[in-house]
Amino acid sequence: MSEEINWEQVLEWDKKYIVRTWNSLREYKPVPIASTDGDYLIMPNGTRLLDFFNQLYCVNAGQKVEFINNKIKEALDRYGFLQDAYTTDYKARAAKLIIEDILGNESWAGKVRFTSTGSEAVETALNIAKTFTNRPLVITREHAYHGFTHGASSVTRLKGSRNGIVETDPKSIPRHVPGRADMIAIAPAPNCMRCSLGHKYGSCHDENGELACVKYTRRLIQNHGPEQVAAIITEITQGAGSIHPPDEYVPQIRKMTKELGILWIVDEILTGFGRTGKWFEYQHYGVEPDIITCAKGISSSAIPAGAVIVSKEIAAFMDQYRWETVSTFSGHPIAMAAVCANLEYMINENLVEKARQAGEYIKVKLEELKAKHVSIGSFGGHGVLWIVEIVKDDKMTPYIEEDRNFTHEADALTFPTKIIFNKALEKGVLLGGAVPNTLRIGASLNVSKEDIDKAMDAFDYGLSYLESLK
Ligand code: 6DF
Repeated sequence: MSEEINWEQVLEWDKKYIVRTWNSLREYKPVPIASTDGDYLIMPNGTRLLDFFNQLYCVNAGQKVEFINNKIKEALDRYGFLQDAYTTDYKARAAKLIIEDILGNESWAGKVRFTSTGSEAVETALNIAKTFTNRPLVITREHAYHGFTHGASSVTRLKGSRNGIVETDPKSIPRHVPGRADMIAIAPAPNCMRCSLGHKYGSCHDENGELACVKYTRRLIQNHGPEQVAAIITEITQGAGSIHPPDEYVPQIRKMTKELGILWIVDEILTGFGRTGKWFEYQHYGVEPDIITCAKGISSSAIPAGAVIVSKEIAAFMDQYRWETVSTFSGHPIAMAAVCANLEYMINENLVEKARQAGEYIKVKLEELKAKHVSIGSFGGHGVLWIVEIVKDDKMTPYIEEDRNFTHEADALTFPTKIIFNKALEKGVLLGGAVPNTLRIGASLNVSKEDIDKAMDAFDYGLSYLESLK
């Protein structure tokens, strides 16, 4: 198939007709991919790249799963398109699989509303939380990423991911989208390696054992008045911002929201559907949310889909009203068929347990690398999502001082993550991170031990080269 494609023509049209992101046109270098397979991308010349980004941490079941593709083909024999006012077996079954089969042994989950993307799921969650509480304010955190749409980007705080445009001069100031719906307040992230409050983990707990960042968040909400605050929205492992919290953070945040009477929205768009070795990351911490947002792994990206899962209490509230909202593609029959197939495949193949086991192995490999390389300052994660802090020395000095407040530079060969990316690429492995000093490791939930070894060898090679530059 790919030999019939004129790839020179493809690259020419791509540059000529598509508004690209992250690089200016002058800097943009298109990367042609002819096909995909499992954890691999295949280039037109046959080169196979092991994708340890798992695209955007969204191909949970792996690329081009035959079972999922066949179910999509079956749906295409039945449907073109039906809008959300109609009911299909696919949409009803997708909701039942999530609420009963996956969350059935938990007391909180009530109902699902489907979307087409994660950003739309966050928009919907913010709408529901503010409607349910009739309050205007949402608490977010430093370095959070919740999406690109107007409301979602108002709670997105990762400096280099707020839809801004930046001159190609590295010292230029980003120009952000003016006039967003900024009814937000910003709490500190649980970023122990680079604590914004100046604490060191282990000495930041108060007399009740509460973390300083949780205490700050509590006081922030008390200062605004809890009666003004609809919710706090949190990722647990921050994906784009690349932060894995200390174990006590999540239970303490949940305890605080209950005490102050505000909702907790957990954004599981990147961490959900098995990525961390549980169906949802909050389940590692013995807590239950009020609302969760999901996308990516809900369909393993075979067809775009997202969802908001609300508590029984919120579902019962919404059921009382005529909710005047609509989205053309909510519950799209082919997308719902992909969700059903993906979830059935994950359940039948026990992919969540496979991710947990892969995580145990990745942890051992990272411990071996940390013993060998001073440039691994710390790492944290579970399943097939790991965050690795890259440092200059045993004093945890960052290579890039701005760290998460950096400004994107297309060919930032000074960023350690970019240097490691380029060396890993020599080994046929895609491995890197969105922020300069922090590598983020991901793969499909059924990644093989051999491919983990291959990726870790490429990481070792990149770290050795980075350390040779000093
Ligand atoms: N919430 C979270 N992640 C997300 C995302 C969204 C919402 C982006 C694409 C990402 C992930 C890793 C590294 C860099 O894109 P979308 O509208 O379907 O979902 C928005 C926690 O991670 C998207 C970027």
